[in-house]
This record gives sequence, C-alpha cells and structure tokens, in this order.
Amino acid sequence: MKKYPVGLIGLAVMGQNLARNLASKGFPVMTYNRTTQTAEEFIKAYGHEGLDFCTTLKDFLASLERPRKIILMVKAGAPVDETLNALLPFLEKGDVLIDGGNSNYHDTIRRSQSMPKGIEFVGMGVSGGEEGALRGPSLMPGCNKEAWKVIRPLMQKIAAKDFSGKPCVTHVGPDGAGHYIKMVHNGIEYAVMQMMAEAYDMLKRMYRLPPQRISTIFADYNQGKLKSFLFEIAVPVLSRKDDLKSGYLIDSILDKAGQKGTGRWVALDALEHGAALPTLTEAVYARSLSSFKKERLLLASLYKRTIPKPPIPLNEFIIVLENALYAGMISCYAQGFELIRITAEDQKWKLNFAEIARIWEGGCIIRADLLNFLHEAFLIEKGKPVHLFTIPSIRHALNKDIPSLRAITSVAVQYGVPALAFGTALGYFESMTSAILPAQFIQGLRDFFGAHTYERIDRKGSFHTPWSNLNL
Ligand code: NBP
Repeated sequence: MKKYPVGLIGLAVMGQNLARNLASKGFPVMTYNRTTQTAEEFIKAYGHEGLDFCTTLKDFLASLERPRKIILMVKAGAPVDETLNALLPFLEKGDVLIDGGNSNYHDTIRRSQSMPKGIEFVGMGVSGGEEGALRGPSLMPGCNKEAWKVIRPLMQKIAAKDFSGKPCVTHVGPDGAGHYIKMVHNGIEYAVMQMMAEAYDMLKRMYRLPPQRISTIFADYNQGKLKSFLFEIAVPVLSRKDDLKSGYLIDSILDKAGQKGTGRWVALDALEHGAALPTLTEAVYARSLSSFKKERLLLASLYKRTIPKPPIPLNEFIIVLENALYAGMISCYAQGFELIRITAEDQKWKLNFAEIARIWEGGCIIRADLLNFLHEAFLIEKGKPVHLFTIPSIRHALNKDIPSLRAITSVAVQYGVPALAFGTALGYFESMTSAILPAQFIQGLRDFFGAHTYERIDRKGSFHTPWSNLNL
C-alpha cells in the first residue's frame, strides 16, 4: 500500500487548500474528513493533484509514513479535542500532530502538556485566508525543537516567501507561542483595517468623494510606503460596481462588521496581562459599535450633523492622511509587539522579534512593505524584544509622520468623524513618550477616598496622606 508523507484532517476551505498546496510542492497528502461526502467530492475534483482520502481514521493512520505528520484543520475548540482523542490511542512514538486552526493559545498549551510521552504536538498559526493556504501562507509553529525538525522541510516548502525569498515560517517558540503570535497578528489586522476604514470615512464624509475616487487614492497609497495586501484589496472592494443595481457595491453593503473572536481574545489577553493595547482593543469596540445599526439610525436622526467645508485642499489632505496612516500603523505594531513581549516574559518564551516581523512579510493578511521595515529595525536589535519606538529608524519615521497623525486626528474630531483607531494610535504614542503622566493625580484621588497609598518620586516607600484633615 502506498504510504503518504503527510496526512490532513478537516476538509473545509482551509484544509482543502493547504492539502493542495502540500501536494503541489511534492508532498502527496492522505486526507480524512468527518463527513465523508465532503472528502469524496474533494478527491473527485482534485485527486489527480496527488491527494486521496480514507473513510476511517484507522485506514488514514495506516496510510502514513512513520513518524506520522498529521495536520488538523478542523474548527477550533471542542472539534480539535475530539479529533485528538480519536487519534491518540493509535499514535506511536515520534508521531507529530499539527493543529493548524485558530486555536486559543491556552488550549494549545494544555494540549501540548497533556500529550502522551513521545507524541509531539505543534500549535501552528496559519495566516493568509483560503488564497494563502493554497498559494503560500505565513506559518507560525509553536513546538519543541524535535517536532520542528520533523515538520520543517514540509513547512518551508509550502510557506509564502519573504522579501529576500526565504520561507515565511520560523520556529516561533514552544507550545502556545505560535498560536499566540497568530492571535496578535489578527489583532493588528483588526487595528489596521479599522484605521483604513476611518481614512475612507474621512474622504467620504469630509470631501464627499465617491468610492471610485477613494479607490484611486488607495491605489496610489499602495504604490508608496503603505504598500500592502490590505491596500491592494481595498481598490477592488471600493471600485466594484453593484451587480444588482446601479452604483457601487460598497454603498449597498450593510455597515455592520462581523468578527469571529480572535480580536476579542487579544483584547482580553491584553487586559489580563496588564498590557496597553488601545488601538487593537478599540478596533474590536468599533466592530461592536457598528453592530448597533438600529440604535445608530435612531440617534443619527436626533443629532443632526452639518459637515463644514474641508479644511485643506484634497491633494494636500491625501498626503497628510498617508503619513498619518503610516505613523498610526507603526503605533499598532508597537502595541502588538509590546503585548507579545509581556506575555513571552510571563510564559518564559524566548522569541525573536525580527523573525516574527519577517514571517509576516509574505503570505499573511497584514503583509506589507512596513513589515520589511520592522524586520530590519528589529534586526539591528538582534531580534531582542525592545520597544519599537526606541529603534532609531522607527524614531526617524515617527518624528516625521506623527505631526500628520496629530493633524488627522484633530480634523476628525473637529468634523465629527469617528476616528477611534487614529485617536488611540496617537494616544498610545503620546502616552508612551510622556515622561510624566497625570497618573500622579489619580494616585492622589485614590489615596484620598480609599487610602490606597502612593509612591513618591523623591524617596522610597509607600505613603498615605490624611487628606481630609487638611484645610479643604
Ligand atoms: P471551519 O473552521 O469551518 O471547520 C470546518 C471543518 O471542521 C470541517 O472539516 C468539519 O468537518 C470539521 N469539524 C467540525 Br465543524 N467539527 C468537527 C468534529 N467534532 N470532529 C471532526 N471534525 C470536525 O473550517 P475552515 O474555515 O477551513 O478553518 C479551519 C481552521 O483554520 C479553523 O480553526 C479556522 O479558524 C482556521 N483558519 C481559517 C481561516 C479562514 O480564512 N477561513 C484562516 C486562518 C485560519 P465536517 O465537514 O464533517 O463538518
């Protein structure tokens, strides 16, 4: 019986495309899916590419070369545990299980720790959507060194390429590190998309530009320092004509943003770790705000706005907006990497920030020229988890573009255009670069009403003042 170098379980869109990607790179794949009909249809369509399927897990396992390499692309959560439980009794020493779904990193740590001795478990973040899975995703595996050695040849072949042609995959760290990095990637994706949406909104509301004109502005941005996958796809999203009536499709799409949960995980994780993640969190809130359509319609009728004449000519505004987006995005990345640093310390993961930025250069949704810039910036620091704002090249970029971020945020406020992402990206920068914050005032108030005590800047110790005894 022919033996397969790799097996894949879960044939929804991601699993199918990842299997086809593997086969196209010289790794024939044996597949299995809970619902056999899906596997049958898949193999009918693509079996000739080097793919096959089994109807039972027993046959599936028997068809794989030892040590077995099995990729799970099933729905995150209970389906992963159910699939693992079904597989584990039949696995042998050295077999490697790779969970390529969007699992919560806490689950991945639990699963890694509960693996029977000799069975390797990899929690692998996969980014790039269905197209990326097929043509080359960014891969973020978390596992021990032995498992990485086994899966490396496969993963390096199927991953996207970075700016210098190297595969967008690296051994991120142990157990949950890969899924953690993927989760933060998704949080950054939320923040960047929200900022882009706010830029679109300002051009639409303040300059009354039609979608087609905004798409040409975004197309120009995509030729410069904002060059990225998200700006690339913004162009067809804005310029597509509606098939069902006259006008642009974007104007007929209901303005309620969906979410599958990874953004919320990042926000919750930041709160749990005491990390400051205002823009990524605000992007989650912005999606929630959008969901209150009925309430927004009512309130919009109660608070009428008149939009005044734009503050500066459009051609000038476009340049300021581009710079503001750039500075704002750097702020988003700084927040994301800070969260990673704090968690890595907590989990005792040794992570290489230059490598993380590098594997996001290609394949994933946030791929962008900016990632190459961040990769090089972190390389100067030898991949150490330093704050992005401290790196000279970043400092230079921010000194140049923060005034634009201030200008755009201020114009949004004056014109009544909600700009949660711009505002928080700026707020993060202003706070982190302030030697003194008004937290001293908060400490005073806390000590007044709750005797919570405070520290002083000029001597050690914990102090309490009987405030109400003073002359009030
Ligand atoms: P889904 O997340 O929709 O999962 C569907 C697959 O899970 C099907 O193969 C289904 O089998 C299987 N499954 C379910 Br549901 N419950 C099961 C169970 N109890 N036991 C065994 N199999 C079960 O598929 P997807 O969108 O291809 O995503 C796969 C993973 O990749 C997810 O974790 C997702 O979050 C992640 N991801 C998705 C994207 C994306 O763009 N879609 C991007 C990156 C990562 P069935 O056919 O029998 O129902």
